[in-house]
Amino acid sequence: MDNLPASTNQIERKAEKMKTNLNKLSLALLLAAGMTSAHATYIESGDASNFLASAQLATDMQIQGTIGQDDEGDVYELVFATGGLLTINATGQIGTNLDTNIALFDAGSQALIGNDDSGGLDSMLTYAISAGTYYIGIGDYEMYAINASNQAWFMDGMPPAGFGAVSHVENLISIDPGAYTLTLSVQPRSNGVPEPATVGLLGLGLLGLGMMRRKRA
Ligand SMILES: [Ca+2]
Ligand SMILES: [Ca+2]
Ligand SMILES: [Ca+2]
Repeated sequence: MDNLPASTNQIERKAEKMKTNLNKLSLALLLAAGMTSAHATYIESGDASNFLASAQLATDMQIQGTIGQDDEGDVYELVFATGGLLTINATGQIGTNLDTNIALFDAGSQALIGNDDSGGLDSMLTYAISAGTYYIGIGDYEMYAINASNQAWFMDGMPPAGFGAVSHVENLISIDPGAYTLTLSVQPRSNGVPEPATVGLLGLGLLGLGMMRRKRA
């Protein structure tokens, strides 16, 4: 759904797709390895604020909410007991035009990473976190994080260096309402993952990358 000029955008799209495929592969492998489990679900209470300072505290690793008619976005605060590789999967309700767009922010409200589309219109991102507080913003494409100087960062990929603390997220185009589900998982990076499994995952990931490269050649 990007309307950016063709050339650079196409290259970015290709890179994004490759990243996406790798992310999907990683998730599939993790799922196959039985490393994720069923989650209890936190349900959005009323309409969650789109400001980080008044974010809703989500207490489960799965969150269900709604982007309403004039809903500029929802921000959730999460407190992770352990660090690791955080994966956030966002899916929009089937049958609606909700085109999810998500971003992750740290305890100091710094933007870390965002994702608009991962494969289809749904979003997914992975980020290495420490134990502690993080914020997740979600809304309908196209979502921006707004800093103290009122600068806007389109929540896709990495934020510009020195963007600084974010006050809120905001939809700057138009809003297609619909329900969404955020599914989170944190995989241990060094502790808890047996060494052979780590090596196996890496090996399979590289194999997958090789296969994709050949396909594209
Ligand atoms: Ca909402
Ligand atoms: Ca909201
Ligand atoms: Ca999207």
